[in-house]
Formats: sequence, structure tokens, C-alpha cells
Amino acid sequence: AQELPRAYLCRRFTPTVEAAMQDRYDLRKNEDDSILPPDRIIANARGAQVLFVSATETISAPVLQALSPTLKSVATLSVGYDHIDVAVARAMGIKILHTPDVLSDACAEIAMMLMLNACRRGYEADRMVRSNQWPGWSPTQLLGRGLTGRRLVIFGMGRIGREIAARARPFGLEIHYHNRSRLAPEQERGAIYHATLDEAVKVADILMIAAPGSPGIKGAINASRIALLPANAVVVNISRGDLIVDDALIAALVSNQIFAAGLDVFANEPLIDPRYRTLDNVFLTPHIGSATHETRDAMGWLLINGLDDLMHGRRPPNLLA
Ligand code: 8YV
Repeated sequence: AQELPRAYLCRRFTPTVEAAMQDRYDLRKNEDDSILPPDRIIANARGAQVLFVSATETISAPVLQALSPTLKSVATLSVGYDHIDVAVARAMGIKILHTPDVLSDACAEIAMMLMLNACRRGYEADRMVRSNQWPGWSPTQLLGRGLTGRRLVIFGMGRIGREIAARARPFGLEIHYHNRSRLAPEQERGAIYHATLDEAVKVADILMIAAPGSPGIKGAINASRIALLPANAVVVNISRGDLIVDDALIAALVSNQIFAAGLDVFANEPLIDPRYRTLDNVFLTPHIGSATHETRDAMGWLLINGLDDLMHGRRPPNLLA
């Protein structure tokens, strides 16, 4: 029998996806699904041609170098690739595959969940009922901020941003966006373009952060930008935590300079800034944007199919480098 190529799986994928991997590879797994530091990845994956990772693994130049020349491809179960040194991989001829498109719907759903819960005080409402602290209905109880007729600014109108816009329109939100460049009209679908982030932030009743996590926009949502937000604004982040300066956002939440925030991503996950846990006006989720059964299967299959393409000399649609 022909020998199967060796692969190492850093995180446990869904059963169907792991079964498909098992058919194609001599597969070794990080059985307990722990987050492996670079030295453990290097030790465990030695000899592998394919490395399956997620955004929790840092695949920096030393990791790529230590696993070369055997390593041919890194397949990441994420659309984001800020955890991978793509330039070094490219220079070394190591192919990088990621998971665009298949997770856009799921991420847009979580964006809506965060936005609605932040605007309508979902955390406080749930807690009131659950903790048996509901004194009964009152005309002034848990008043939120409505969505209808307000302006939603999408920072990063890419694949996911456009799915958010599609879901937000029926809520009666007026859609604005900021990207490095303006979209074509058929992608824009009436959304209003702002050439600078400052201009966009100034009109953001709701600021939705959906931009890819690239070094150039780290800390983009800082104190001076937060100061530009209209009164009672809501900030939502489904992208990467390091786009926000936590000190600045927390200060604005504490002083009620902004109304609320909804956060699915954080700097230094899972060790989030502990002050977030003490605030009533934030709605927090643990990086579950793409976490549906269907989406995680689709993400896994996209990687497997892309690797099959590479094996047969075809260019995979999800090839980064
Ligand atoms: C991933 C994500 O599930 O795709 C991304 O970039 O942030 C999530 O969908 C997560 O990062 C684990 O890889």
C-alpha cells in the first residue's frame, strides 16, 4: 500500500472532518485539544508535511524554519491569518490555506447577536430573570437603545461585513462603512462610504468592527477615536481584540460616554482584561463567531479539499501563499 503523507493536527476538529483527514493522512493529533506553545508544536509536528492549526497557534518564522524542509502546507481553521508569518511561509514555499466565505454567515449572525444584546441590554435582562431579581414590569426598566433609523458603521466591509450589512438593513439601520478603498456599487448596495476611519466613527451610532486583524490597524479604536463617537454609541467587535485599546473602551463604558459594547474577541485570549467582567454594559462571548456545527464542518472540508487540490497540482480557492 502507498504510504500516506504525514499530518499533525494541533486542535481537535469535528468528527466528520477528522475522519476525512484520517483517510488521507498518517495523522497525529494533539489528543487533548490543548493550546500548544510553539516549542510543543515543533516537537509534536516534526516530520509532518501538513500542519493543521487554528488561530490559537502562533506559526511564526522559527516554527516554520524548525519544521522545514518537510513541512509543505499549513492549513488554518480560520479566515484570519494574523497568527501566521505568511511572508516567511511564502519565501520558503510553504503553502498556507485558510477558510474564507464558509464562515461569513455564522460570523454575521454573532455580530447581530452582539449588537442586539448590547443595544437592548441582553446581559442585564437575562441576569435579572435568572437571579430571581425581577421586581415585575416597570415602564422604565432596562431601557435600551433602538436600532431602527440609526446608523451602523461597518469598519471592514469585506465578506463578513457585507453579510452583516445584509442582515442589518431589514432592522432599519442605515449602513455606512470604512475600508481602505471604496467597494463597487453592487457590493456597496447603497451603503455610505467614508474614506477615513475618523469620518466613519463620527457618525457611528453603532460601530461594528469586522476588519481583518492586520498589524496596520492594531489599536485603531483608541481613546481619540472613541471620543469622536456620537453620544450613546455602541461598539461591537467580531474581528480581533487588538484592534481596540482596552483602557480606552473600558473608560468610555465606565463613564457612560458610550452606551454599551458587544465583544466576541479580546486581546490576549482567554485572559481578557478582567475589568470587562465587572461591567453591566458589555455583552461578552468567547470567540464563537464561526462556532456552528455546519460552519466548523465546512471550514474543515474547505481545508481538506484545498489540500487535495494542491496534491493534484490544482490551485485551491482558499490558498493564501
Ligand atoms: C476561528 C476566527 O474559529 O476565522 C477566524 O479568523 O476568528 C474564528 O472563526 C478561530 O479564530 C479559531 O481558529
